[in-house]
Amino acid sequence: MTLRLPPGQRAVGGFPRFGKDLKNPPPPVPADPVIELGGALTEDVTLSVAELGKLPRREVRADFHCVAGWSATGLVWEGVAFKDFYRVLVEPRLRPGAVVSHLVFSGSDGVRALVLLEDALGEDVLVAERLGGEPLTGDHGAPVRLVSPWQYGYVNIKHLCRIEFHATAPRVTDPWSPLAAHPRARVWKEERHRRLPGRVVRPLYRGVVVVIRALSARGGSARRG
Ligand SMILES: Nc1nc2c(c(=O)[nH]1)N[C@H]1C(S)=C(S)[C@@H](COP(=O)(O)O)O[C@H]1N2
Ligand SMILES: [Mo]
Repeated sequence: MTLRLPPGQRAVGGFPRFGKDLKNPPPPVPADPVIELGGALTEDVTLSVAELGKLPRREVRADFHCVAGWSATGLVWEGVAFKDFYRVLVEPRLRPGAVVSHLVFSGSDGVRALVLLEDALGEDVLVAERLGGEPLTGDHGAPVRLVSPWQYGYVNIKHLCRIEFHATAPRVTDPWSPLAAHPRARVWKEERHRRLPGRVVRPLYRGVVVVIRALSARGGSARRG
């Protein structure tokens, strides 16, 4: 447990399921889940999630911060370092001369996040398969998710099924784009919004939580957010 939270965050008990579509159950997990790799590669690649087993295991203990203002503390994730994933599974497949700067992570529910390569290669960034010593549940991103604890939740794509590698910033429409989510999303810098200071948009994001909660309650599966 950390004693201090980033600016504008409040601790919640436990770890709520959150996301753009809480009305519906999480997407089903295929029998042999894959992660597609595309973009600046010599060819598109379909990687079996089982292949992650060839990489060194990593455990990361971290707090989790949603841009809407709640934080879950003391989570223990297990998986592979994205840094190792990139060096071993991606770099050898890049087109000669390709200089990757931006990545797009997609979940099988259609939610996507644009991430800078330099942020994705950070120390604690994982492609995670386990949380708290158990395989990920559907609520938290089964079969695998991105975990980037120094960035807001919206970067931490659940049900990861595709990663694209780009040399320039692609246009990505994500459910948070009307809110102009910050492309770096670093929690300790409170990078919630593209242009406005984070503290100014805190109430706006709190409002988003209220709306999402209300909508998901109407859908019959009220959950905390
Ligand atoms: N595929 C997918 N990933 C997602 C989301 C989503 O809706 N779909 N929501 C994001 C947001 S806004 C947050 S705060 C976290 C919530 O993660 P949790 O449900 O495990 O708490 O997932 C992020 N990753
Ligand atoms: Mo979030």
